Amino acid sequence: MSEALTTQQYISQTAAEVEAALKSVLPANWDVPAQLRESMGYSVDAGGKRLRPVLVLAAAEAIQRNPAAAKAAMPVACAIEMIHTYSLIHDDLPAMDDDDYRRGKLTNHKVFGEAMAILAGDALLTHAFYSIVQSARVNGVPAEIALQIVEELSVLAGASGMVGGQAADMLGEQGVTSIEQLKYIHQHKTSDLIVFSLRAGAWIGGATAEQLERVTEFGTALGLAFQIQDDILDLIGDEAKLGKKTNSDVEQHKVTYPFLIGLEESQMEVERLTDVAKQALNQAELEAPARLFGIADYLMKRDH
Ligand code: GRG
Repeated sequence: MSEALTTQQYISQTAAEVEAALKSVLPANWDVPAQLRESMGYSVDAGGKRLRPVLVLAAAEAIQRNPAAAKAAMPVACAIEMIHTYSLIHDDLPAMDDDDYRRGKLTNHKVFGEAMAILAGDALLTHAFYSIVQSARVNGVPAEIALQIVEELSVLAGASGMVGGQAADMLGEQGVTSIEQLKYIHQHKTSDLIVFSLRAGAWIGGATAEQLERVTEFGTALGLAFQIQDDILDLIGDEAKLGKKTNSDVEQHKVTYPFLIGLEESQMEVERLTDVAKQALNQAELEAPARLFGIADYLMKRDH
């Protein structure tokens, strides 16, 4: 992809490529119950930012300035978007956050009913692993690397990763009083999928062990900055944002960085963490890191 693109153009162009690939990973003529297919497609097509798949592809290309690596990584990029989408469908259920709207549209269970929303989430989670296997079977990713990626996704999206973070969040609900507790929740609920995305891309791009280590540090700091920025945006959310997501978090006085340390301190923390992330990326000595640096800056300044 041309280096002349701005970060924003790169993200929208890559997101469009991901959307096209998701259509072939979840084909309209797939021989599964129509309601299930529609329910899965409804949330996958609901207009997310596609940040995680973009990170997979950007990391793959950054390792050796090799667009072919990014191409090979596409099924893994689709896999992480399917995992992310399943987590949002389940998070919106009455048993969890009980939200009626996400991204300005009715939530999955409001359209398809709770049982089908649960099944759509289950199916997306399962299909993600199928898609990773296809990266080896069809796209030429070495089987050993695909195996490594399956292992890392099982950990980072599972009980010791995103699901664990969600459980800790649920159990803590009003009882979270320290930044350390909050950091634990954010690390697992949010950063783990971001770390996974970067590491998976880096594996496919052929990163060294040292580079993987630095990329992990980059993702951990970036993920935390992303979550704090999300909380800041929620707090200062304009009308459009309130239409996109319910304001139940604000109504419930959810414990967040801005709640614990204030808005200004939180904004400074986003900047500090972005610097930490960029330092780690610098140390990774990647062949073509410009896109990843650009994404880090873009996320810090994002307004949605
Ligand atoms: C239900 C197992 C399970 C996990 C749920 C993702 C999640 C964990 C909960 C959703 C609520 C939340 C604020 C999670 C933190 C991660 C986060 C900021 C998600 C939103 O990601 P974006 O902004 O979403 O990338 P889009 O809509 O752009 O895809």
